[in-house]
Amino acid sequence: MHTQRSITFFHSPQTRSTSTFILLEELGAPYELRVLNMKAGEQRQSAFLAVNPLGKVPAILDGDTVVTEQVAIFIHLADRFAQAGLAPSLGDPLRGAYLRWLVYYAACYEPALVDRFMKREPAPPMSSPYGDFDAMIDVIDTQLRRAPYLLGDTMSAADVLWGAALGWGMAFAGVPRLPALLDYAERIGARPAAKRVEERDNALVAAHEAALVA
Ligand SMILES: N[C@@H](CCC(=O)N[C@@H](CS)C(=O)NCC(=O)O)C(=O)O
Repeated sequence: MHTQRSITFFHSPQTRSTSTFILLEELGAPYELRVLNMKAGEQRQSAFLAVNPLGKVPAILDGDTVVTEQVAIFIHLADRFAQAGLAPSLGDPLRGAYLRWLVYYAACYEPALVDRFMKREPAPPMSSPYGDFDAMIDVIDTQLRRAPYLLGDTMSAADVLWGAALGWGMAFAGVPRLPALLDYAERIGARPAAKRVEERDNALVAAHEAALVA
């Protein structure tokens, strides 16, 4: 029944929506791509604000339902296209860990990275949502030193999110280049879906820059 509804995906190249783009490709999901040129400010124009009043990507429409927030989109799409095997089902003993790692990304990693990127003094560890930066990274590093994927030997949608997030964090936001993290980001980033999206994003960025000059 689900599969009758179509997915519309709002994307801007080389942003947080790139992970959702990779996930859609990993899932083999059918979707209609709507690209926003952020260099031209399209994400803050009324047409898109009607979808996401924050003017932020990623956003998807599943039929008429709007879903924003990377983690909500990941949970929704991986369950919706469950045949791809990237989401432990309800009742699977790995489901709790799967949700933990997805939510850890938004609740701990993102706020920690933004503080670090902005060179902001973090809140004291007892008030900060992530404790302290090193402890927050150590949790992920410890997990990835134990096994190839966050859930052990099985890859899940959580790895699609984290592979891209750690790659970006190590390149641009001061995440330490620890061997297990480097290996993981490289392995996830070398998958065909990630490579396809990288090429498409590069072409979109070039087209957006050309449109500004024209
Ligand atoms: N909390 C949102 C954040 C999304 C977000 O920050 N997206 C940025 C792109 S990296 C954006 O769309 N920025 C455009 C703007 O705010 O004008 C999520 O996790 O999905």
